[in-house]
Amino acid sequence: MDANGRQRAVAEAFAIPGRWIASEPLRTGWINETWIAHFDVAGRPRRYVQQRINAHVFREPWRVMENVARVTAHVLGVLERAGTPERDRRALRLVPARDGTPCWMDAAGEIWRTWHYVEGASSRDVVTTPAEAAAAAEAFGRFQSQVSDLPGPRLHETIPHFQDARARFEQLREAARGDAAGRLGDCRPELAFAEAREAIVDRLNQLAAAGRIPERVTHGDTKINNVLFDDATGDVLCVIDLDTVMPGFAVYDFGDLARTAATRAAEDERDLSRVQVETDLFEALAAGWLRGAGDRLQPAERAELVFAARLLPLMIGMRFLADHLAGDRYFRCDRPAHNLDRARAQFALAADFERRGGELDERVGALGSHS
Ligand code: GN1
Ligand code: MG
Repeated sequence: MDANGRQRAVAEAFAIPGRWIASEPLRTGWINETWIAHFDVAGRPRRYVQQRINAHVFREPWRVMENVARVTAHVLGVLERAGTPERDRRALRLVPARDGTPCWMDAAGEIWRTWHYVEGASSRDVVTTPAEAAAAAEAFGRFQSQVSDLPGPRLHETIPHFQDARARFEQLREAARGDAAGRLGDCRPELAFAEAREAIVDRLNQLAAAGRIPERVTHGDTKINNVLFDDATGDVLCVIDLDTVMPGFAVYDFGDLARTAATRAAEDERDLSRVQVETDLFEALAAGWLRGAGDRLQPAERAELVFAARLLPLMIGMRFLADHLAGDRYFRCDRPAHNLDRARAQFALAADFERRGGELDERVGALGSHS
């Protein structure tokens, strides 16, 4: 079947009223394949987002969808109870398959799911102003607060040890030992950078084991481009990309956001002199995130914000470097040595967070307890 035929079958497998017109690929994200499906619904054009879940990354896509369906339904319920206007733009909504399940398996065994398209909205890869950073952070903080009372059993850990810095450290060591792509010679300084920081990878696990910080429902992928801004007003509408909602630590979500929004450099910036933490952006992120999370957050979690901002670029840099060593099997790459560039930029950022830690801690401390 050609690509068009395949996408038609995918489009028609979901409970979308109306007639399918065409689907076009959307090149976004490093993991899943995303398409925009155009429909004619009673004479009006409608769009839907269709995604093939990467089964190499998510070994049990059904469980991903169980998490995602529970969390989206819960968030929608929170908005309904609060009487929030424009709810269809302020929460993601799944379109079920024709059999009523949240996803559908095609003839090749691939798993697909469909979202309502949020019209008149877009995401950005880098922030431009502190106000924008604060708004995005507040949305992720609010998400934390919305899911903090998710009823029912613990969410599935759809990628084991996904946000576990110790496990990521060991994964990197393993990749270096295997040197599957014969690239170790090119990245000794980067490997040494990570190894020199082994002492910090256990910190949050230890705090949790000691009962000092709680396990929570986390978003798991709080990159700045996982926020939708309203094109007309510039307001934040909602956070997207819920594949990695999983049990974790709240401050991971903050750290991952700071990794992508406390700097104006891209995640894969090659000019490392540009990879710098900008204090005004960081402060805006901390204030916004704390405001969004509200009083759900405990002082011990708050005390780890700056540490998390230091840890996350290190952790994700280790994942990029491990993938470079393994031969680019996980993250989609757009150029040779793309993963190495990403790792270098993330390590440069981790180093800057390290240098600036004291100053940033003071900033967070000065925010007061109800910023
Ligand atoms: C991946 O595909 P995307 O861009 O949403 C990755 C995140 C990384 C991110 C780095 C499931 O997210 O964990 O932080 O790339 N997602 C998964 O850009 O591994
Ligand atoms: Mg993602």
